[in-house]
This record gives sequence, C-alpha cells and structure tokens, in this order.
Amino acid sequence: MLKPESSQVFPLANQSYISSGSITALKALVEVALIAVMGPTGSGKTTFINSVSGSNLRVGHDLHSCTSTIQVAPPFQLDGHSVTLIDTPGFDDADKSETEILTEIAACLATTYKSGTKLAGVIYMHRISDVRMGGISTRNFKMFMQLCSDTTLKNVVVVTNMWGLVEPKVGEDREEQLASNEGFFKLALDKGAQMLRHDDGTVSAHAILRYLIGKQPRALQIQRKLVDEGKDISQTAAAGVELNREFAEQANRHQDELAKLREDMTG
Ligand SMILES: Nc1nc2c(ncn2[C@@H]2O[C@H](COP(=O)(O)OP(=O)(O)OP(=O)(O)O)[C@@H](O)[C@H]2O)c(=O)[nH]1
Ligand SMILES: [Mg+2]
Repeated sequence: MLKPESSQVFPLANQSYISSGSITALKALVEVALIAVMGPTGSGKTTFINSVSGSNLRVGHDLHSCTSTIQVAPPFQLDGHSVTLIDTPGFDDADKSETEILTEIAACLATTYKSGTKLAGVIYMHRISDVRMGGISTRNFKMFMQLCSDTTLKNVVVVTNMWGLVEPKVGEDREEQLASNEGFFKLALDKGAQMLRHDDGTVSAHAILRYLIGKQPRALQIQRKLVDEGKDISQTAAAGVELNREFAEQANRHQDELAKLREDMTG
C-alpha cells in the first residue's frame, strides 16, 4: 500500500507549502481600517488618538498649535480590525497657512489612496466647551467639507468632546444648536454624517471607532480628484475656496500700498 507523503496529507504543516501569496491572503483576513482625525487646532485630536492607540504623540498644553505635520499612529486591534489613525494639523495652525495645511493633508490622502487603502472614515473633532462657533471654527469645517463630498459624509463623524468642562444642560443646548443650524453641522448631518459624544474615556472613543470600521471604506472627493482624475491640488474645490481668499487678501494689501504711495507722493 502506498503511504501518502506527509507533506501532501498535511500540506500546511510544512513551512514550504505556505507561499508568500498565502501569507498575503491570510494577512488580508485582518481588515485594515484607516481613519483620519481632523478639526481645529487644540480640539483634542492628538489626545483622542493617544487614548485609543496607546501611542505617545505630542499633545499641546499651551496656546500654540502643536501638531504641525501629519503623523500616523501605530496600528492597534479593535474587533478584528487593524486600526490606523492619521493625526492632522488644524487648518488654523499658527505656523502654516491654510494652503500649506491643505496641500499636506491632500498629499497624504492621495498617497494612501494610491497605495490601495480607502478611508474607513473621518473624525471631525469639536469642543463642546466652545462658547461660540466663530469664524475660525466655521471656516475649518468648510475646508473639511470641501475635502469630502456628499457621498462620503456617511463615513464622517463629528465628535464633540470636552464635555467635562461644561454643565450638562449647557452642553446639550449647544449640541442641539450645532446639529440644527445650517451654518454649523446641520447640512453634513442631513447628508449622512453622524454626531457622537466623546467623554475623555476609551469607551466612547471605541464606540466612535466601531461606528466607522463597520462602514464600507470610501474615497474622499479630494482623493478621487487628485488620483483618479489626475488633477492638481489648485484645481480642486477645496483649494479654490482658499486660494480665492488669499488672492483677495493680496489684492487688498496691494490697494492699501498703492493708496499709501499716492498719499506720500501728493503729500
Ligand atoms: N478636558 C479635556 N481636555 C482635553 C480633551 N482632549 C484634549 N484636551 C486638552 O486640550 C489640549 C489640546 O489637546 P491636543 O490633543 O493637543 O489638541 P490637537 O487638536 O491635537 O491640537 P493641535 O495639534 O494643535 O492641532 C490639551 O491640553 C489636552 O490635554 C478632552 O477630551 N477633555
Ligand atoms: Mg495635535
């Protein structure tokens, strides 16, 4: 009677039977979830990332912006997913212009998309302790919205944090205003974005991440424009808003200088 070769009967027991292709396939069984965290400077993006990923990225405790370049936290496991969080600088960074920040974020998003990884979602942090949704906050959110598109808003969570700094009733009233005012988050929520609370602990942070990792990963508008359509950053809607403003500011500065020159010449 023929004895079967042990390696044929138990092929996987033999190391040489596990090809590099199989290893890649096995690795793919662990779902990869890439999530970007955005929001104004000081809104708690890095603190949130450190609390769930166990990383030790630098957190700012003074008035100056802290995270000035994009940083990627080491991956961690959650519900069978390997979660990687991308920390971003706020568009209102103290040291860089909105155009510079936009270019950096866009380049990072384009690189990950080119490598075949779509975003499971995007978190937009907002401090519920903010007394006003002022010009800077509104502008930050507008820039953020330009990066997404209506179809990807389903993969967006507006996270309110710093609840411990406000009376619960005050926070709830603000949350209601933020959700119902078209100048704030209402339009995004109407199109599928979700608003969730984060209370400093990992329980709420995990709930937020679980909501996103269960979603079908999608490409953001800026990724499709830059990679699929081969456009330059200056040809995207996000850059359009920003560059128009910078040009307008430049024109105003030149007008002022011209007026001063005329005054000097006639006076
Ligand atoms: N009470 C409270 N404080 C927080 C929370 N999250 C962050 N902070 C504090 O807020 C400050 C700013 O936090 P960061 O995590 O550096 O904020 P950031 O959004 O990364 O800021 P930039 O890197 O400048 O864009 C720090 O002093 C944190 O300790 C929170 O959920 N509750
Ligand atoms: Mg930071």
